[in-house]
Amino acid sequence: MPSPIELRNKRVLVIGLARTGVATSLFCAARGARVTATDTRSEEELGDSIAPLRATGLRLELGGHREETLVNQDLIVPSPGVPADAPLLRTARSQGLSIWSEIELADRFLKGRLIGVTGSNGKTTTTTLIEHILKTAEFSTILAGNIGTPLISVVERTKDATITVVELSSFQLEWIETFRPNISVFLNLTPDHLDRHHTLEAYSAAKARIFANQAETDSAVLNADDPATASLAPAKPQVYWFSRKQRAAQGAFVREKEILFRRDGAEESILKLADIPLAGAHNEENVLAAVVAARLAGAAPAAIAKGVRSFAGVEHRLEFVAEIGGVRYYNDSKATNVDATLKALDAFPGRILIILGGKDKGSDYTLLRAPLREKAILALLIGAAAEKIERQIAGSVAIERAGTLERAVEIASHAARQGDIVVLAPACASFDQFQSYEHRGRVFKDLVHQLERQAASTTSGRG
Ligand code: UMA
Repeated sequence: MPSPIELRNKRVLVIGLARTGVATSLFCAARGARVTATDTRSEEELGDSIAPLRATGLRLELGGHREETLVNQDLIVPSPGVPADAPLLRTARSQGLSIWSEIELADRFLKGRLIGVTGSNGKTTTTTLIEHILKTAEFSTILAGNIGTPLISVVERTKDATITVVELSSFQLEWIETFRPNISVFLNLTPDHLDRHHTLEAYSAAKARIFANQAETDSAVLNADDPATASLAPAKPQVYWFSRKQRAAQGAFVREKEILFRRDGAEESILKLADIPLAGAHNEENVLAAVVAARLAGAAPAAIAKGVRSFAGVEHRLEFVAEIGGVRYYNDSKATNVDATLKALDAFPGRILIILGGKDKGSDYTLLRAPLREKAILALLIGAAAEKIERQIAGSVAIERAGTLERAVEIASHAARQGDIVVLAPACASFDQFQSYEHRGRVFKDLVHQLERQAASTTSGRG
């Protein structure tokens, strides 16, 4: 790890006061820094979330940022949600001020080892799975990062024996200087966040910074099946690969439906594909990546197999909810775009009843036509985007305009037969009918559990 910096009496400007900014301000203030914390939102809009900051007496600049505040700052820490081309950051850069993301600052103080996971899709599942495997293997672990817990907020809990597994976004990697994971994992690269990074090259370059400070003794784990990722393989750290399609000279791969790990010519059997409790080819990739990272961190093959088998998955990501009368229900509320919905359709062999719709993000739903024709038996449409989706998928599958999630679940429960799959994978944002995709997913699960209770009482009534 890089050597810690002395924060005492340093002037630190923290920009953005949601999870990251609040945790960063408190961390710096506790170490004697002279913190100014600023947000474009007003005091009223920020509400109680900044109460802990007020209690420390640090300087608050709310309802906008002032360029004068940049004068004499030693360090600027922008939150991930603050774009690099925000006027304040542009000015700070032109003045040559130090700009670090919160993960850079955290890394200066972290103890133990660090595993960093990035990529366009599958980050949360893979990060959570690696941590779960290592915990199963009886390592002392912490899960943090883009997953929702700022890395800086866990620094105090780290010890020399800790392995911190951290999900990393391009927004966080954009402002690193010496940040260095012992093991880095790069899952895949598809266009995302182009509103922020403008070009795929800039987005890819920001993500590839995960390797920038790794040394020869560190490891990098990359997806051999994704050419865009494979082309980013770094020179310095030891490179390991994972692949569903080809044999990896160093890393994990699949042979005769079994996952193997290979290092320095020696092969180990880890587990059978059939033992993976998560649906979908993309989850096989996530498991392969996690196998390599966990093995490199020192987990034994048997513990890795046990960890994978006992992994319950991540909430709202193709999450299994219940089986009622032979019909399996899945919550994939995190599928807020067409690409994620395509993955959900790909995850099941067929006979799918899919709930689609919500707030449209200008998406092209015609991309769903072919897989719907091939795999689905009914599309239940909800929310504001229903009309557009119906127009774009008409003729590929039977359609019911359900309107609400309640009605969609009710219709699905009547229409589904034993062996069918009911999945909420809406391809849309949730904000027309729900507070968030999490809220939408929880409502769906509640509705399914209600059905489950009704089914149980009917059965026991008959018995
Ligand atoms: N703000 C300003 N000035 C600006 C822009 C924003 O003051 O110019 C303020 C906003 O008014 C707001 C605050 O900044 O108060 C928001 O900051 P934030 O969006 O960084 O919010 P955090 O709660 O700190 O969340 C961030 C990550 N957010 C983003 O990357 C957009 C969270 O990832 C992450 O979980 C959290 O830090 C902890 O590490 C979310 C995300 O959507 C889940 N990530 C993207 C993704 O996964 O695709 C990258």
